[in-house]
Amino acid sequence: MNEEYFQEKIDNEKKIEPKDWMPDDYRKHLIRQMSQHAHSEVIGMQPEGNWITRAPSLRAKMILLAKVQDEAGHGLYLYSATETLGISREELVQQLHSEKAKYSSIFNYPTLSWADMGAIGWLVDGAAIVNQVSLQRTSYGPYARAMIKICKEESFHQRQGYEIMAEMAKGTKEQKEMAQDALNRFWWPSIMMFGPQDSDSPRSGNAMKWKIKRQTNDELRQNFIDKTVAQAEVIGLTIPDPDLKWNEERGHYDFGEMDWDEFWNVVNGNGPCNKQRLAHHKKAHDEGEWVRKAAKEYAKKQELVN
Ligand code: FAQ
Repeated sequence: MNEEYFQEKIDNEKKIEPKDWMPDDYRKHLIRQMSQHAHSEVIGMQPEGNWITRAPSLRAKMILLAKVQDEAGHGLYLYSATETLGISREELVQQLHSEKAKYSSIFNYPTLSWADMGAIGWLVDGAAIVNQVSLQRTSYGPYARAMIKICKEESFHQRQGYEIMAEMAKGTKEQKEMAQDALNRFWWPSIMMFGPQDSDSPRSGNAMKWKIKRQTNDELRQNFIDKTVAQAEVIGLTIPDPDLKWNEERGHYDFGEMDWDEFWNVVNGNGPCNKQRLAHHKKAHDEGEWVRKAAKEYAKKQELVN
């Protein structure tokens, strides 16, 4: 009965709120996806944080700093939203550290040049927006509301990245080469962010039934590719896919096969930077122990006073 009422609510486009009854599997599914999303935002600060001290101008540095801070904020909203499902932040972080929880594959690639800041903003935030605009209509209220604010900020991030790429593409020959090289390295990993093909995506069935996901991995990937090709053309860069071709009949771009071995290798912890990213997170977490302790003690004292 509960289950029928729950599904009816979803089918009628009503949001599920923290105190509403929900099936255990729906709760678990959300905890998994939302916490992985939160971890991605936080781990995603590392590849860009790497360039803050080397930004080429004060303006570029201020913009990058603001962007990286935004990502921390996104992580915090998402952890808070996940906590409404009855799990603590400590447990979520512990799941990340023990590799039970994943984070997006994209953040396991190194950032080798300033142009990579452009490629990440343009492509990675661009892909994140396509996914997250869709998630604004997800069925769980706190997740949907977090997405609305996050999408506004991601849109600024995408523009800052595209501006870096556009400037470099019209700069010196070396600068244009750097921009093209960043696009070559980040293109395939960016389109892998959308996850495995639909035929190979075990979570999609329930996610679509419960309207956690509104579009499938392949639909979102296609949407991103269709949007991005023209943006590359405008700034004179070439997408590194010889099979990329407009298909008049489908009204979409056809594109080449992704290297799924590489994708699963990175997802399963063996990408170029997986070990480094996790070790850095653990170290920062350990070093922040005293801050968490002090905050807890302070909160306790305040409770006694009030
Ligand atoms: N990386 O059955 P599916 C950002 C896993 S945006 C790693 O298709 P699902 C902003 C998947 O978890 C990036 N793992 O799963 C930013 C599952 O494993 P599990 C974060 C992946 O959930 C920009 C298994 O493979 N965005 O951070 C990936 O239906 C710049 C089977 O896959 C989100 O997390 C992958 N790419 O679809 C920050 C969006 N793909 O959990 C800083 C919310 C799949 O069973 C700088 N999440 N897996 O052990 C989603 O939309 C979905 O969870 C998908 C995966 C689409 C990621």
